[in-house]
Amino acid sequence: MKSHNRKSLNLDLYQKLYLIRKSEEKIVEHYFDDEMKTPMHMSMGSEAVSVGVCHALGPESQVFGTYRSHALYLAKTGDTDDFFAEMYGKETAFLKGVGGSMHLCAPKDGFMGTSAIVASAIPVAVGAAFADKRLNNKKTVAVFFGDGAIDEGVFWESLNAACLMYIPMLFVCEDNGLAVHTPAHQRHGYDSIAEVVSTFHCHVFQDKTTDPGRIYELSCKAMEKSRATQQPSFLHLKYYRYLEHVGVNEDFDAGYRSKDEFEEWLKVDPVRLQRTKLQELGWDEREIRTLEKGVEEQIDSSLTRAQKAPLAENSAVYTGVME
Ligand SMILES: Cc1ncc(C[n+]2csc(CCOP(=O)(O)OP(=O)(O)O)c2C)c(N)n1
Ligand SMILES: [Mg+2]
Repeated sequence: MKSHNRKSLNLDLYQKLYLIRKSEEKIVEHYFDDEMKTPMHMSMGSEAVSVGVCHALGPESQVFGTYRSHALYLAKTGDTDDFFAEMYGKETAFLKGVGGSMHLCAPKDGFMGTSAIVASAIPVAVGAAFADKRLNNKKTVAVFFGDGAIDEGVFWESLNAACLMYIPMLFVCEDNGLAVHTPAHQRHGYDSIAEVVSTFHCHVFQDKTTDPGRIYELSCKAMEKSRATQQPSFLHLKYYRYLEHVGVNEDFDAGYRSKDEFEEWLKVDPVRLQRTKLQELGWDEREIRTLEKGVEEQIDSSLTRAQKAPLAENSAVYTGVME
């Protein structure tokens, strides 16, 4: 890659990482005002996965996610107006605040939807990818899910169907090693997810990195392989969840994990590492601060608009519901 391209790619990746981290920091700052009535499953720690994969996917792609999808939404759409309006339950949001943090949705940007039922978006994503294949519209579908989704039969059925039907989509497992508070070794009768998945007719890629550039390159390779063979790819990517399972607090006193482990991962915090990389690539401090200030202004403006916007009418909960 030419060094100019590398410089601008890394700036774009940093812009998204910073957008996600600062948006979530605003949520933490305001959550106890008790105006955001939605439960929060925070992405903090996982930003590099969403940013790296979405950058490879590009704007025409379609993604599906889980109740923990702040990072995915912001990486895919770059929007903060709808995002904060949805958090505040306001009628200006795409779903009029009925969805909240767990059901973000922006189909116009290819962010097809998320669900709070573990693994439930996976078969829907396979269906969407099958439709795209039939339409030959060159869209790529990626479905993001946690390691807990691997414990659900529907994950294996969906993977099996995608292999049999030659569907060139991405399965992205964001593995934080936990389903709520239960570690993988208490849930899995096997050692390696990637090893079991690699017995299927698909391409398996794995990494334990907080570098979005590395995840971007891995995702590009996965997409190339999938397009060339019409087989799905499975990306197994490790990360560390910084905050509690649900809520905006740290929970190192809960007894199921240690702060030492967190401190190890903090040394490779994706946002800080990427900022350092920009400096190494020759971006000067003034240019980086200009980008950061632009992001901060975008977030502040969206937050203020969301706070001032009217709440949706109660009847909003009955619209768009299948009877
Ligand atoms: C089908 C189903 N079973 C159980 C639950 C309860 N539940 C909510 S989150 C969760 C853990 C999921 O872990 P993982 O998929 O790894 O996601 P993470 O929270 O780690 O991002 C469970 C079991 C649920 N929402 N849906
Ligand atoms: Mg998990």
